[in-house]
Amino acid sequence: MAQDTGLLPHSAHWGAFSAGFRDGRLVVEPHPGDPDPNPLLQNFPEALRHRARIARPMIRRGWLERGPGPDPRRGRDEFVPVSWDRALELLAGELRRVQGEHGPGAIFGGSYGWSSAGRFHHAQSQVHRFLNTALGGYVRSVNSYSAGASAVILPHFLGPFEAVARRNVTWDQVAAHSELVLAFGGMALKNSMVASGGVSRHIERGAMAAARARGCEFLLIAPLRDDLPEEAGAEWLPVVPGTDTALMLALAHVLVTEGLHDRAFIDRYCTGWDTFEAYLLGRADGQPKTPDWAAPICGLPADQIRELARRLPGRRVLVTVAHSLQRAEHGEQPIWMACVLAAMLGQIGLPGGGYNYALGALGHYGRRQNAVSAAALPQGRNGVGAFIPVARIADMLLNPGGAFDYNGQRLAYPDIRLVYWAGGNPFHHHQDLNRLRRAFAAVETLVVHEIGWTATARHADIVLPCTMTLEREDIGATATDPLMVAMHQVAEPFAEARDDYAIFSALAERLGRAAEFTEGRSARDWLRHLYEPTRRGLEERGLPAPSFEEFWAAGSLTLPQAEDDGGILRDFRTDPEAHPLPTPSGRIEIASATIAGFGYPDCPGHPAWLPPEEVPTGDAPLRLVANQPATRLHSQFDYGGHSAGMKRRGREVMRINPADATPRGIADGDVVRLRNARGACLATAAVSGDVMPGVVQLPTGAWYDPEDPAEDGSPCVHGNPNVLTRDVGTSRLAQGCTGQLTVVEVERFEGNLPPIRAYDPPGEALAAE
Ligand SMILES: Nc1nc2c(c(=O)[nH]1)N[C@H]1C(S)=C(S)[C@@H](COP(=O)(O)OP(=O)(O)OC[C@H]3O[C@@H](n4cnc5c(=O)[nH]c(N)nc54)[C@H](O)[C@@H]3O)O[C@H]1N2
Ligand SMILES: Nc1nc2c(c(=O)[nH]1)N[C@H]1C(S)=C(S)[C@@H](COP(=O)(O)OP(=O)(O)OC[C@H]3O[C@@H](n4cnc5c(=O)[nH]c(N)nc54)[C@H](O)[C@@H]3O)O[C@H]1N2
Ligand SMILES: [Mo]
Repeated sequence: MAQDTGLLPHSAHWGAFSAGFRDGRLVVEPHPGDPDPNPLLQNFPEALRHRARIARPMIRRGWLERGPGPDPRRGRDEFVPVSWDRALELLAGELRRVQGEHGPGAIFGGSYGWSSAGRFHHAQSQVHRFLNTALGGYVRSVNSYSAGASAVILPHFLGPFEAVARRNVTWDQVAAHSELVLAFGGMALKNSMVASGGVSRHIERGAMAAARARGCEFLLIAPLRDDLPEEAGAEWLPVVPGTDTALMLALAHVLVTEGLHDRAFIDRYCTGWDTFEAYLLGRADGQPKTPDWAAPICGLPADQIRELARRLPGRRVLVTVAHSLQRAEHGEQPIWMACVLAAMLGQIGLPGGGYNYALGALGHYGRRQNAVSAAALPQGRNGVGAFIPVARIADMLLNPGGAFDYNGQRLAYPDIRLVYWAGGNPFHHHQDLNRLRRAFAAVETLVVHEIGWTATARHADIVLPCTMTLEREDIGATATDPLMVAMHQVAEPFAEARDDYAIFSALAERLGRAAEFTEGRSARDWLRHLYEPTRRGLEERGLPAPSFEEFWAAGSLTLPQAEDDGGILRDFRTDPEAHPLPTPSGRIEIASATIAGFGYPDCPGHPAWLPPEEVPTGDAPLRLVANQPATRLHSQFDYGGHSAGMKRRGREVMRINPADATPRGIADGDVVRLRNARGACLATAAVSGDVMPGVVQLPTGAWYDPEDPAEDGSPCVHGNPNVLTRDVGTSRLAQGCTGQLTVVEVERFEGNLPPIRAYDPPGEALAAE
């Protein structure tokens, strides 16, 4: 297929597009209907045949020679290339051994990660289905790195994550109705450029521009000026990261003491106000949460907080909170408190008003739902009950049998022997990577399916090369975008790479479970099978319902969408007796008896300001914001043209305010070293007034590249901030990821610059056989 082709339809988390070869080069063109196409699509051409691709099955030498077992050489060892037959035979034998000796409860198959966008070749669905059908199950992980704290706390006080984050205020409502948007953490366009499953239209920029043209004001409460786009014309209130709860409490205090809060709304729709008010006004703890109290915590002057509070009542105000606020110590609190603030303003459930969690964090939020859905690959039944909150992986591997708290339960970490990963990169997503290395050293076997030599693949014992999305056909669909895409195969598989489905089918065959896993279907048969419910749904509505062959030939299908009805919050507002919220009281819980009953000191029964354990110190005086990268999705195609082109001196860019750069002798373009008690990394400094003083920003996603892989705690020379972040949960309630924030010192790097080796395939040993 390297010869010239026409452009074929395809889709990615970066949007719908078409791709093909012109003059032997891969060309990627965004969907013609997309008003604001995503530059991340341009990571594809370089990525397709990059040297970082994995060419054939590989086994870690130590594992091959000495067999399974804990081994500190993971991540340092050479690899031995083997044939597919040999790799599959060894892996099937090892799966049989672990399952036979310890049961499926010794296999961790959480396999967290974003993988790629198609409905069928979705790696997590594939690995889960395989472990369920062929081995009887696996230990799973619950919740996400995205919304670890909010997924647990939202249902306690308001409703399910899906209903609150995804079926709430839409961008159309913002454009038409909002008068003031109070955006905690902002709604950066770089983030909404990404949508799980891919969207055909990126609408956020246009919606903010339309709202502003109508007179809507945007207030940006965030450490970075570009957390809202220029089109929003926002006023920037730089808040000290991790302190929003204190600021929100002070706003609430002004509203109450000046009689500006909506008592009627609170009485009719909420519960727990008195408990909260006693805390707010200081009757409960002797500390009124006044603007003067909050100012030194959050870094905004008390007068500005008072003035801000007085601007809020009497208009259509929308309070939004980014995911990022809860990816931090006590991350549950700002999520809850923002809803209390919105309740006090009485706008919840009105078009363009109230509370929306994570609007703008991803492109598939804030949109109408499709009226006809697309199917997902069935995963089968998991015979293992044990689970972990997703970000507790290193704790689990380092403390088998150890106890932990989670959402009112006291649970124990399972004893894991084998870890199976497909479609995720823990060396991207997890915190304290030096600790993660020790955790992975403790398992008996680590299996990874990957496109490229990520650090996770380098730490594995068995590495199986898989195709990337352009090398196979699939169906692209998102529940909130009408375009269903017939994703055609654009390129031949790289070297010996195989589809995850083909790999699992062959393994299932060796384990005598082929029929259970494949149900006798080829990949194309599965696409036809997964398409059928959509076709039937259209037919039932009396709409044109093309056959699979017609859909495939047309390249896409436009699905009907439901009305923009405001979801459960609108219904609740309209008639709270007929449509109670799915909380214990049926109302908005300003205080929660359930949470209070858990007795967690780090998550009390109402929103509260809990000072973080980690604060700037003499050794680490700056706060680091380790946020989502603008130039790629997480670590995916870090070596792609767009991502690599935005690096400087080959390294990830760290932004620093001139007030912090000057005293450190750091000039724009200097290579710097960020360090704290957990580790160190290099990055290239960009000196910029768009980041507030006292804060530096280094996005995630540069591939982990230890200077000396054989040395414990060796610095990452490429700029992966997760060598610096802390591996602790948000609280006992949710145990969510806290990777967004940490504290560091930054200094100019002197000396010889170490080379970047992150994309070079690891050393190969001669085949042992
Ligand atoms: N410090 C800090 N850390 C964070 C965050 C933060 O804010 N700060 N954010 C967190 C968040 S919100 C998230 S969601 C996570 C994201 O963490 P991940 O989802 O783990 O990151 P990705 O880089 O998307 O990893 C996906 C991997 O799947 C591979 N892949 C793609 N397609 C396929 C396929 O078809 N088959 C197989 N087998 N593999 C495939 C890609 O090559 C890539 O390595 O990171 C978290 N980590
Ligand atoms: N381009 C791109 N887009 C993405 C992703 C990607 O990797 N690349 N990842 C996607 C995924 S999986 C997710 S979950 C979402 C994540 O959505 P978010 O977690 O919301 O995204 P971030 O960019 O990490 O954070 C948004 C902004 O919050 C600000 N912030 C950080 N801490 C605080 C704080 O304590 N208070 C306040 N007020 N602001 C703070 C930072 O300045 C940061 O730029 O993004 C999605 N979109
Ligand atoms: Mo995420």
